[in-house]
Amino acid sequence: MRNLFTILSILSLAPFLILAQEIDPDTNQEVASDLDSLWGGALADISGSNSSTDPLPQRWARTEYQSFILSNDFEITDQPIYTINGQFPAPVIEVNTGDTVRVHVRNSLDIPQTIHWHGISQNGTNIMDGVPGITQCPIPPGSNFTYEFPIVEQYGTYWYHSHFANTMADGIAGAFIVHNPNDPLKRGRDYDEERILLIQDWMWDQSTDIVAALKSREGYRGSPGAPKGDSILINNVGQTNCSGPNYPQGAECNLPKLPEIPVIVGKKTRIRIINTGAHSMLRISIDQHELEVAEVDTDPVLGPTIHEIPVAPAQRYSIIVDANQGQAGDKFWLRANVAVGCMDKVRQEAFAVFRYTNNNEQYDDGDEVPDTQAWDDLAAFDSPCRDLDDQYTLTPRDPIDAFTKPLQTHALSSKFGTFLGVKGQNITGFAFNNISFQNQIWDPMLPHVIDSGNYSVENVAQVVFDCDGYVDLILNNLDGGIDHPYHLHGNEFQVIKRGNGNLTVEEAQAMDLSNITNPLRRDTIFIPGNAYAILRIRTDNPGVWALHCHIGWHLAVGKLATMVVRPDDIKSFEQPEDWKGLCAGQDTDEEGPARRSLDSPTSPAGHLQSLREVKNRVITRTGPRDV
Ligand SMILES: [Cu+2]
Repeated sequence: MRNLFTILSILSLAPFLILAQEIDPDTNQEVASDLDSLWGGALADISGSNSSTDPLPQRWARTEYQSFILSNDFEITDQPIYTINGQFPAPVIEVNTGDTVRVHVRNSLDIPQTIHWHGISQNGTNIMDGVPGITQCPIPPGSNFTYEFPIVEQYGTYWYHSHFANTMADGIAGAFIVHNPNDPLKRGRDYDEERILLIQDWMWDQSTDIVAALKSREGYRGSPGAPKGDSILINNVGQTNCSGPNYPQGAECNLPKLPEIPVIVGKKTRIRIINTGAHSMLRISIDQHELEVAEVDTDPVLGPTIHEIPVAPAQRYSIIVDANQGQAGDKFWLRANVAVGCMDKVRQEAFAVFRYTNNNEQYDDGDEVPDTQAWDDLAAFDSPCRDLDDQYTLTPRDPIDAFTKPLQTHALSSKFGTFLGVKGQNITGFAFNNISFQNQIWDPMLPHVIDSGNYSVENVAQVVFDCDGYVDLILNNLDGGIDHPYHLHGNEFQVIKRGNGNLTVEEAQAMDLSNITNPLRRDTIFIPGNAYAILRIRTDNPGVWALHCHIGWHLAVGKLATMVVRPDDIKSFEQPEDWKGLCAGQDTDEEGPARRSLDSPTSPAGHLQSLREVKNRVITRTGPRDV
């Protein structure tokens, strides 16, 4: 018998639409919006149908227009979440290689915001990378900014999210898919259909309050440590145990409709998994179905066929699943389990219905849920907490041997502790090379480098590669018991070596790291506590690139460094007026969001309580449910 859970609706499954403006508001030109006939096929619905079986059309370069309105939609959801165009999940961006993406953002929130395009190289468009305090001033409340950048050569599974503090954890995150006929993964040969699976941990409190609490003397829920999620969401629908310790006082429970992942019986489906969460590595499995690993972040691979796949925050994997276990109408549990072999030592599981259909038709089974059993070899508390490539061979289908030989080597070593701030104050949080990032959001680093070539700012750690060729970057995770997913902006890297302990530049340079055949490439790497990795990078993308932990709570308390590539070439970057104008009239000393000193007398506890009361209003009891 499975445990008896009571399920709490976070949000009902909202209709999900791809947004494509028919008219570009700048030019009044009509814009291609026939997403079903895109180059490579469209997803049409985050979990639903894609009925197009037409031959792929010829390539044409175009501009994909989106209009994002960021808002705090109490009137739609009655919950203090942030939405884009009122949608949760946020809109899918789906384009072709060679397209130019233009997104008009109107910030209707009461806090500044930016949007980052995770995995997009932004080669030549560093100013569009969306990192406040590094590549831009954020968009002030009530203001607009238009992001515009071409997709050059890249394709695969990307995503976008807020980069302001950890407000991506409040809902500003969505899928970003790029098609290309040169993708070695061929629809019609390797798979028939595509789906997107967004997975994430989710907090009942708003991120700005959690971050403020983490920076206060009291901590959040009595701890300076990042919280594990209150719930796990699959395509933005979650379940939680209403009798759990953090369940809001006095709240009632109701039954959400479980998220469904419809697939076509007898066909193979490519599921693009994106972990948009703030803390936990999640392990995805589907009862009775094997998962063929086919893409890592954005790189198609020949990978293992396994029973469950670990996905750290910000990582993406494509798995190919064959619906060959029954007939239309059959249903199986799709499970998202917190990786209890990692630092979250409490079991947490979320469910979706993996549904066989003839042609994506809807089923209504009332309260009847799948009766399938989990694979009996799913990970346990003593299972290794490792990236998939740390356990299996993943071979890029587009082979590139290790770039050789590295002209420069630098190291970034990160740890939790108390560090000296730019104003001589003590700050507690995470640091790279003993500098905890103090985000002077209205005084970003990039304009300084463009104006003067000067990159030696004091509020953020930096490594500088001023050569044209290949380089090695050592990442040391000095935290004994804390695992971190590290993301490098603007650059895919080759995973050259992993190991336990830590490594100096001299030790790395003494190693024989040439002649490595076709190493894995990715943009987000999970490094366990007291371990290191060596990343090899081609310095063909001048810019100021963030490197940070993608546990959003760690990022928000200082865990960000910069990699400056070819500063002399950065000096020729243009600085458009609308981009510079975001900084106008602001206090360049202001740190955002405000960091409270350790002896701050202000407790956020009262505010947290009021937020929970808002959330309680939408919850009604309809009884327990056996899953
Ligand atoms: Cu971290």
